[in-house]
Amino acid sequence: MAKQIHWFPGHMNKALIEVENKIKLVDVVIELLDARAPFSSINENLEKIIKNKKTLIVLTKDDLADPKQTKVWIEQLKSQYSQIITLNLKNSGSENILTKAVIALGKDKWEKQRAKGMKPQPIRAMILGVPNVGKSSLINRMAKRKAAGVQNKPGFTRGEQWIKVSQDFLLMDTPGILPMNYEDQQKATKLALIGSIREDILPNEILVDYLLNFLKDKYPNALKERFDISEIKDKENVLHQIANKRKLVDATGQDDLLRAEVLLLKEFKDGLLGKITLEHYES
Ligand SMILES: Nc1nc2c(ncn2[C@@H]2O[C@H](COP(=O)(O)OP(=O)(O)O)[C@@H](O)[C@H]2O)c(=O)[nH]1
Ligand SMILES: [Mg+2]
Repeated sequence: MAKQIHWFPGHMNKALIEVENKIKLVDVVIELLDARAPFSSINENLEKIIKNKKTLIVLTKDDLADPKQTKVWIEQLKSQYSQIITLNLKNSGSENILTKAVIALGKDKWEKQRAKGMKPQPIRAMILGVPNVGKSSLINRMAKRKAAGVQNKPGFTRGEQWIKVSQDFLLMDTPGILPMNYEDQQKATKLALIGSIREDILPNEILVDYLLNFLKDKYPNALKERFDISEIKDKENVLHQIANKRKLVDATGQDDLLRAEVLLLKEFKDGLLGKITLEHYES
């Protein structure tokens, strides 16, 4: 029994309790997942605190992910969650897609309110997700199109501000930040590659190793266009070619392989190697 009390470490516990308290204030939970690594950006403990709230899953950074894989992920996630949408938060128009989806999920309660003789109340929603999935970008977009400023309604927890997106929809103006589980090295590696956790958590060497093995297996032509590397051999070989191509030399005139690593990781993260998803469903 004692074990159950400690189902996650203390620092996670505190962050999750905070999110849990916010969830109590909303009708719909909007969970953001990075489309390049949906599985790793799910916080496994979230289920326990969301309980029976309606959940909208948003796959973000759609523009950076492999469209074929995104389709597969949507199909898979459909069986577990009420509703799923994909968004490229760099596009205007993404806020309308979100608004429609939230209202579709939340409007059930209007029937109940009407049945009780109440005036239908606006749907309240909050955004949550692990770091760097686009929470702030999405909130900023919603705030920009807001109809009538940010509201501070009496009856809600003090300090919670609501963006009045429309007459029907209030969005909490601060996101729930879900802690990462660093203990799973596979997941941590993928999250570091997409920039969701601090890069210095794992050495570049490990990230590059992982990335190159993955590309070799799933996207063997990924380095062709940017670096003119038509076959991904071993790491040494790839890094030398990148250093050559980009004229990265160290003080002694040798290929600067460390800088080649940094450059490769950055170009991957920025989507310059193409639309690549690090988690293919079957694997
Ligand atoms: N390419 C692309 N970049 C995005 C997208 N959404 C967010 N970003 C970028 O990802 C980074 C993290 O976004 P942010 O909203 O701060 O994430 P948060 O940590 O969850 O609040 C920023 O540099 C954003 O510009 C997207 O859909 N596509
Ligand atoms: Mg943020």
